[in-house]
Amino acid sequence: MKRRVLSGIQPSGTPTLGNYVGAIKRWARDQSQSESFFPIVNLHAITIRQDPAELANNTLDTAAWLLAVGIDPSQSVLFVQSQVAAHSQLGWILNNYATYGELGRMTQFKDKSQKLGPEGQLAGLFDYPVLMAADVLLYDIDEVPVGEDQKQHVELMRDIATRFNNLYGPVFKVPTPTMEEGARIMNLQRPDQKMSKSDKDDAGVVYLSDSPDVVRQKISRAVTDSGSTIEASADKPAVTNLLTIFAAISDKTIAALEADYAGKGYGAFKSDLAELVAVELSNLQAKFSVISADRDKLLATLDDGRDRAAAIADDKLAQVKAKIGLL
Ligand code: AQP
Repeated sequence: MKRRVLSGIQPSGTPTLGNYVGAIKRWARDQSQSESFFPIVNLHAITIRQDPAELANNTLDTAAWLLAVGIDPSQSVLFVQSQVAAHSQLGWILNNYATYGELGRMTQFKDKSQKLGPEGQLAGLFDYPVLMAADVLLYDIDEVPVGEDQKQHVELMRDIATRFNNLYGPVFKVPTPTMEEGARIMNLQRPDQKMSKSDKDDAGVVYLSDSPDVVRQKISRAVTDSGSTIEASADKPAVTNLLTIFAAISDKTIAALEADYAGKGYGAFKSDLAELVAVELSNLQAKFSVISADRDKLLATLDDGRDRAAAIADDKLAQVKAKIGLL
């Protein structure tokens, strides 16, 4: 039997070059090696206030971007999290198997709540890792590929699953976190910060919908480091980031690119990178336009994904309810 893998994406904006290079491109490449589940996690997105119309649009657009990149709905289960009610239901149940202390130790909550201030410190934001545990435990997932910032959440879901199994007998598969292979792509203006889709209209974020002109502008204005050599190193975070993007899209190694651009200035390097990204995104945008123009087909694809996900999730939820005495 193929291993089950789950990777979610929040519809919190237009996906970025970071989401593409660091996640979606690999999801599409690897989907045939495992049984893959790709929820569009809109219930997670509302832990930060969203505009309702934008959230609905972004949810469908995110599905269309995933399909444009090559997620194959006949092979993988692509669905919208809120359409499978078992996620919310198991999330509530699991709240009773995680403690306030455990959730309080989650560094992502501490970071986000510090940034958002008291108004933004919603109970849902605090509880986010428990819903994430439900997302995964519903499907007997073997592997959850995560970046460093989510590893703690997978450790927590393992603890929740083990605690539940110890109390009631084996119900949940305990998932293994695997490190996402791709490097983090950083903001082109602030290379100490991750490129994020929820940073709207940001000159340092390349969105998948950016036109070739906008891509050229953003890359030509990307900050660089002192000195003019094009090499990846800890004291050159900006150039390292550009090299990482270049390597991921061109399928060349960073070492090969460093050799190609030895003795050449930032100008030639940036303009080659801009062309490469502009062409890559134009190709994706052409596919995205066709997919999103046929809204009925897109909705039917998501309905099918919902049904396939719910068939598994409802069964797991029924087992959980029976174990704990919920009618
Ligand atoms: N900058 C990035 N570089 C590499 N990978 C990235 N991912 C996100 N940003 C980068 C990966 O994309 C997948 C989907 O991410 P997500 O939507 O679940 O949440 P996120 O990590 O919080 O992504 P964003 O774009 O930063 O969203 P917002 O702005 O809403 O917080 C994940 O596999 C993630 O690792």
